[in-house]
Amino acid sequence: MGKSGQIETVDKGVEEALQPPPMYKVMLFNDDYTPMDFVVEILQLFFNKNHQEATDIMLLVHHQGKAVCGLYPFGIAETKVAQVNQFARQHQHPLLCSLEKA
Ligand code: TYC
Repeated sequence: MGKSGQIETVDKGVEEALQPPPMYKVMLFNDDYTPMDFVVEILQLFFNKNHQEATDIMLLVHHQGKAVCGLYPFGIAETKVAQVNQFARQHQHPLLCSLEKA
């Protein structure tokens, strides 16, 4: 309620600008060929995990097929996915990374 007693409305565009950005999960998928140490290295390099956190996430992927490695706004998630897939290909590993809406 404003000073005048009127109910305040917020412009749709303004309201949208005040919302936090939609978040995306960056997912890592299991395969039979990528070495475990390489996956741990990826998680440390691109997702700022320490060695223990990276090992835990790698083992989750290994055992359940996939796991979330981070939650980011779209542009950042998209960049991480591209960087991880490019890095894996450069090293001749089939590791797959993709994003999902949170
Ligand atoms: N399954 C792989 C192996 O046994 C390890 C692995 C873990 C691969 C996670 C991919 O995203 C991955 N060497």
